[in-house]
Amino acid sequence: MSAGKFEYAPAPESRSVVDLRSSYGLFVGGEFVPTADGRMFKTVSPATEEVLAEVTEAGTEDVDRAVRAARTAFDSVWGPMSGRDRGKFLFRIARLIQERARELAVLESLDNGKPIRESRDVDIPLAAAHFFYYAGWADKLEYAGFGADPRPVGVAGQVIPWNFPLLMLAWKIAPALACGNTVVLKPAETTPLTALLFAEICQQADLPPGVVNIVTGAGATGQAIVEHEGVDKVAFTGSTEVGKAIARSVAGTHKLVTLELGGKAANVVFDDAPLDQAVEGIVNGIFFNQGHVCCAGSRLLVQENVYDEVLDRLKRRMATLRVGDPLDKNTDVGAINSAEQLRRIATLSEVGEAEGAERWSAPCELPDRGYWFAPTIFTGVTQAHRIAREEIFGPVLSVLTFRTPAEAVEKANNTPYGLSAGVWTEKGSRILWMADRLRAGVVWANTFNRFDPTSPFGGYKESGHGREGGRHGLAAYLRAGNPKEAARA
Ligand code: TAP
Repeated sequence: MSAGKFEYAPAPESRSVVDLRSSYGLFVGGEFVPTADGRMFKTVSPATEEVLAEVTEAGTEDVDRAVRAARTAFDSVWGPMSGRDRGKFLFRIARLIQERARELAVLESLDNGKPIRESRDVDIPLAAAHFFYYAGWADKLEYAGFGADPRPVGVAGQVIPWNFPLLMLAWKIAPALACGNTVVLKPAETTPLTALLFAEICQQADLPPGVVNIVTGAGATGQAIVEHEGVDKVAFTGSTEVGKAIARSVAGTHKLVTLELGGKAANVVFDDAPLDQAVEGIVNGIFFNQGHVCCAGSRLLVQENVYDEVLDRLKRRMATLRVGDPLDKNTDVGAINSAEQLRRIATLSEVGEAEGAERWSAPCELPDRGYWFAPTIFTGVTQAHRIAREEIFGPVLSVLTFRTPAEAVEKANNTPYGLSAGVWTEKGSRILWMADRLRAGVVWANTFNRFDPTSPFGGYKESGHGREGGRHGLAAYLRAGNPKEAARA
């Protein structure tokens, strides 16, 4: 046994459950079709750099074809269909995700680099749960508080990032379909494979052709969707920079838009917190999914009188994290999603050192091939440091201190973002006092990174606008039948 770390025999999940094709077309009008005007690109496993498959880079003509297929399906089948019947399709999709959960989990870990424990226990079950949850709403929309006769918006153009590929797809597609819209969705360039497997699930569920269209590609494909005249609603999850460009491009058009953007969440630990639990929460807050989490607790605020103790326990806990093969069931921290993201994490970490913060990384051996970054913390961080202000989107934690609750609130809110926050304390009254003052869409108390389809999620300030999840998540996909009632909802 090495220092603090038990030795386990490798426990790799088998890849044989996944049937990878060598190349994938676009999913348009219920079929996989070749590109009309695009090219092909490769998707790799970030853990090994192995090429997994060739995927189509959709051009503007392909996007146009997908939007037209979505429009036809909306006008002829999906829009007119009763909510009860739409719900049946969503329940069917949810059950198929459950039936094919192992296949989806392995494919997600291969393409994204995240540990199989997370894709198996978090991403895929939550994706199924979103379809189950919104299936239940499909025939109850008139009771959702958006007017007596809420109508679908039409064709939704949806663009998602690479950090939770299937889960972000579910956040987008499940409420859109439940409300009677049809969709054209673009997964991220580096993680297209589970969206393409989802397309097969749509076929298996006998979903009418054109209700769901999946077009793969890079930023230009996303832009073509956003700018297409036939799109009625744009739903985007990704960086604040691209979100701002999208807001500019849809301004003055008929399109509705929701934006789920970046974050720099504070995780606030008071001196009366149960410290072992808080340390678990800190680790989960920043090292879950390699820190590729928009709501990651990337700024730790520790009350000064417990700072030494928290740091000591945190380092000891970090030394036990297992970094490596995403398909090994013992792995805690997997691969960084791409060479580009690894460069960004490394660059910002160098900036942290250059600005005078002290860097400490968990002792671990990183594999030779692939993209890897050891779990890292920076101490001696001030609010002016770039690593305290900018989203690193990796396994890097900036540690700051505070003395009073008021100072904790001021520091926590001192950010252009406002997606999430965490509070660790024994006192219920303090949790409520903090939650009232923290400018964040979600405030977790004595826990972190908890997600549930019934709970709305979204940002303040530059973290975006609109909510996904829960009853609130329906609002983005409905036009009110009665505007006065909608305003009251
Ligand atoms: P982005 O670079 O913004 O990419 C997001 C998606 O937009 C990708 O599919 C991307 O395609 C596409 N895209 C790029 N340029 C575009 C353009 N000009 N027009 C339309 N689409 C375009 O973000 P990312 O690096 O993949 O994801 C990380 C960011 O997402 C972080 O900032 C994170 O905080 C945020 N995020 C937020 C949330 C929520 S719920 N708020 C959840 C997850 C992630 P390519 O893949 O080809 O670049």
